[in-house]
Amino acid sequence: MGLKDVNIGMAHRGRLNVLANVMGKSYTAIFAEFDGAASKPEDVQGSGDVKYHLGASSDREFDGNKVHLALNPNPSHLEFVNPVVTGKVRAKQMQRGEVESTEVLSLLLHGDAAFAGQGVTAETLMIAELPGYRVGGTIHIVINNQIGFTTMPKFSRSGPYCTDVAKVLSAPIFHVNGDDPEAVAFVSKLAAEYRQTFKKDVVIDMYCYRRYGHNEGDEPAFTQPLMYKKIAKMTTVRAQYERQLVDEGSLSEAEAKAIYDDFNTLLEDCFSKKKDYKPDADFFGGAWEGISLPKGDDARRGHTAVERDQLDKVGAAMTNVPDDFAINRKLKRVVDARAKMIAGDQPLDWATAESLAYGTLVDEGFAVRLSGQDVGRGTFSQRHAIWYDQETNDKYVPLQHVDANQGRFEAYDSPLSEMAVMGFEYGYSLADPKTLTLWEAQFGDFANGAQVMIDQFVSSGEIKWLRMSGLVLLLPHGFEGQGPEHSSARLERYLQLSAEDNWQVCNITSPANYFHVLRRQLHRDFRKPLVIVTPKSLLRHKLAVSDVSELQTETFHRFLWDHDKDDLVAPEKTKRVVLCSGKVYYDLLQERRDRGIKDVYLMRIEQLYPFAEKELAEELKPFKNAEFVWCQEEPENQGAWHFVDRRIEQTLVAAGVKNTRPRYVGRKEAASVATGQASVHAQEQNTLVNEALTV
Ligand SMILES: Cc1ncc(C[n+]2csc(CCOP(=O)(O)OP(=O)(O)O)c2C)c(N)n1
Ligand SMILES: [Mg+2]
Repeated sequence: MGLKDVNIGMAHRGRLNVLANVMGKSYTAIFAEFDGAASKPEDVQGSGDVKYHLGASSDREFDGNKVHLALNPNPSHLEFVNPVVTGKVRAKQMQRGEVESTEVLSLLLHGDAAFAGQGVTAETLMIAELPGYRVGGTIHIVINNQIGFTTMPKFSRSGPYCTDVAKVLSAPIFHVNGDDPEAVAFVSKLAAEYRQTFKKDVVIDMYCYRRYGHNEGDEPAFTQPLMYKKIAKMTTVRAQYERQLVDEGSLSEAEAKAIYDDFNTLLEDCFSKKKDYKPDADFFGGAWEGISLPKGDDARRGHTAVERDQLDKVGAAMTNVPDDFAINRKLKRVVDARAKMIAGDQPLDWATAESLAYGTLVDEGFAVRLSGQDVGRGTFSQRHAIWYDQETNDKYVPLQHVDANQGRFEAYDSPLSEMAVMGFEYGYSLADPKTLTLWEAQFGDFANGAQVMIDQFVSSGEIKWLRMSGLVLLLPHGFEGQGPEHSSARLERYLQLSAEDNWQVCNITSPANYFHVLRRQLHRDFRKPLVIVTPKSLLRHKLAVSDVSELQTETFHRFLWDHDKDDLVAPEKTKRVVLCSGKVYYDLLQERRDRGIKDVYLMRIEQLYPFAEKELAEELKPFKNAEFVWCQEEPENQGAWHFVDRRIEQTLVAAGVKNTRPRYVGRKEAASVATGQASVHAQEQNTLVNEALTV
């Protein structure tokens, strides 16, 4: 039925079976891995994963049709691989220019307890039919062994069936007896035909039982003594089906025995070869051709500057209002201002720089895919990637009109989910290194609804599974008196997860730097996830602007110098250097100007990880006699302090300056992120700014 590529996501149960009998992984490899052999060649880096989590891929032929099969690696966290697989499938469908979605399939296998219990199941089902996330239907197979570890169904779910959650889609759900192989095969075929015909999700609920404990060594009678007495008396599916085939005359006893014996001989044979087994890695195949591991420092910048001509071209597309389009009056003012910014008649703001980054990338043939809640307009009415005709409600997407041969630009307002949507975008980024894939949080703190994706996939996927991702997470952040929520993107969490060059964590304060860091994601020959805590009030701050020429002349800077550096005292006379990151810089700058202070230098760290210690030491060397302060607006137990503390100290030692111990200035330790009272917030902010500059 046209299928060419099957992408499988599954848990532990039946995995070896799937690896061997579906993926065609050799029994020799499986035996060798059980013996402790590595799953990857010795010269391939990475900390690896347990064998039940590793992926596999192969090409197989069915009835003369070649089909590519890929089993996605997954963490222990059950069901979380679901949106990752569907995101990957979507990317592959886009690469094939598929409209009908019949060539690439997502096939998800579930346990009964996990399918019913994990919220990510519901989230993945819920996005299945949405325009930005549909993949033409997923085939779900629930291995319903009527137990979850030691827990019985009546404690596992409210409702009669473990598959009830799929009813939100009105998806067909086939309940089938796992003891009847022909019924299972029949239903599977029906499900496949349904998916290929109607391009919608379909569910198979295969009723069966678990013969032993949760694993082979577990004692099931501790908790289900009666059930396991019955199970022990059950004839296995294989023996039962053999009996049926012999009874109906399809197979003779001798033939059945021969099949059994031949298979045992094969296993013995594979087992005896396990010592000679050598793994190989398939790191950079297919769409990843041309991508490699990162080399030295210089290559990391990428070439991100653009020519004036290109800015004019993209700017024209961004600001052109089609004749027959009734634009919103307020939006018209925004668009006119953008035209002035791009012409250089007005300072460039954050959202315009972002739009130019996307526009230049698609102009160069890359694609851009942005998703998250309300990303089209932008949470703060700053982006306006999608315009709506005020008479007809029709959409107009300016960045889809840059060039006749441009790459795709897509912005999707996502449903109100963090987990499935971030997982989907992560999956998308795994399959397509030529698309700048971005997920944006409404406010940065909501990203913790996707914490499993961040911990188990985005931060550690490359080192565990040798799979690169260039996913960008945009996390609005900044202490602006909005209370315990909406203030903090929890920068500290991302910094704690930073190690082994796994990703990049930035807190960027200038539109030009934002432009370059986004373009850098694709203008390099390797991929790393990028976490950016992004501004809220700085979107419209009169100091947080760039000159459009910086897009032509600069690159991404990991540090940014003081705006007033030419008006300050010489470095050796500088009394204090305040190191900081993010919005607080502008509070400090404004206050220092107001007070006419000249002997305090402000240095911004724009990229916190990888922390460029050597380069920072060069920058700080001239401040021989200064004292050093780290200033942040987050409470002391949060923000970047614990991460930068000893790194700054090492940097100062390397710089050979007199004072090597940075002092902390910021809010004191707090259980909650921020106060709910605006007046208290303002007072705290004044205190920390004052202290950073003078105390
Ligand atoms: C998110 C998550 N929570 C808890 C666990 C621990 N755990 C591993 S297997 C299992 C039971 C799974 O039951 P079911 O989904 O029915 O699959 P089965 O093992 O019965 O095939 C549990 C609770 C886990 N792996 N993932
Ligand atoms: Mg189960």
